[in-house]
Amino acid sequence: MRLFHTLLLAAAVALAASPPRCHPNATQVRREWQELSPSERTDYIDALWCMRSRPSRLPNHQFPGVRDRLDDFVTTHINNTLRIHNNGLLLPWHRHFTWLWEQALRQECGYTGVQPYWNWALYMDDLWTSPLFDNSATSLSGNGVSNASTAEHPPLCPANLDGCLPPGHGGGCVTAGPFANWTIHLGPFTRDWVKSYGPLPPDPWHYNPRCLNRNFRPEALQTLNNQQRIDRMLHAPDMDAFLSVMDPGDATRIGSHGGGHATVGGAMLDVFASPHDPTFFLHHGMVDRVWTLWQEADFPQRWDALNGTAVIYNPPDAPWVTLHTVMDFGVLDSPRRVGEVMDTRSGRYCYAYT
Ligand SMILES: [Cu+2]
Repeated sequence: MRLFHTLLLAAAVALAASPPRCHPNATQVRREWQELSPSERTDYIDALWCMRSRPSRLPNHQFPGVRDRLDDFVTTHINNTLRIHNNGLLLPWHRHFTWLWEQALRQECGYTGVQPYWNWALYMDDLWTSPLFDNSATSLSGNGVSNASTAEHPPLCPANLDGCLPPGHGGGCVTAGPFANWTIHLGPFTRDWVKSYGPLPPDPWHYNPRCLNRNFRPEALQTLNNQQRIDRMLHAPDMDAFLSVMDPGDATRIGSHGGGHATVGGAMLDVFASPHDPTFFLHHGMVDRVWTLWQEADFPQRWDALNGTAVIYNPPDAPWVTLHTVMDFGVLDSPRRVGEVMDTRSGRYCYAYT
């Protein structure tokens, strides 16, 4: 009888330590873009376009630039930008944001696949000719047309690299492939609005329709997103070490998270409005994948590992992130506690990665 009680107690402690997990058979497995068949890729592309045909849930008189369902996601990201980057909320907030996107594709656009990801390490030598960016009907379109005046901007000279990354190889509009006519509506926002820590620029929701622009910088991917860096994250002893590679908590360094944004460039490098670019959710799928694989390697010790504050670049007076920190998702969802998003296989979630 005493043994039975001990076992019951042990079971209760185990339950409290980490949440009950969904059944392996029910787990949805997110795959790399190249692992999808051509028809699975076009299903995803069609679902993205479908989101452009669905109405926004924000009032147009308050948000004149918000025209469709994608813009609801862009707006939610803009509103939260100064709380969710280069700090302790990068991973939890973007995990839920990406999951909400996947759910919207499924529930509002009849998508039956899973959210794909972009495994950076597979694209070191052939960004242009890869199945993700080769401008074919089963790609996410390729580079923007070359534009010497915009290809150099912004200059990227992070303190953790020797010197600056070379200018990009594009800078202009995406004019070929499935996203040739993917008009974007909000922003652009400059980095100065990050440094100011202030409110959003005046009139942040004005309607500014323009082309999707890109400025490929393969050197950013080769330097910041190579397999050695992915391995450093996977073998990180703690979340502090993990984040120092993924997304350092200061303004002078750039990590793999910033590296993916810098590789695509253009709209994808707009820290506020980057969800405009169809690659955003594949990049964040990979960010979430590396975190998930790291958690799964020692789940009892790592499922609740957090490090950093709830303000960009972790200023000294900012509140530390805990499992109880509440995250905002605007019109997309109710506010969620960090503790609700720490496990991809419990609560609302039931997914894993190849
Ligand atoms: Cu973000």
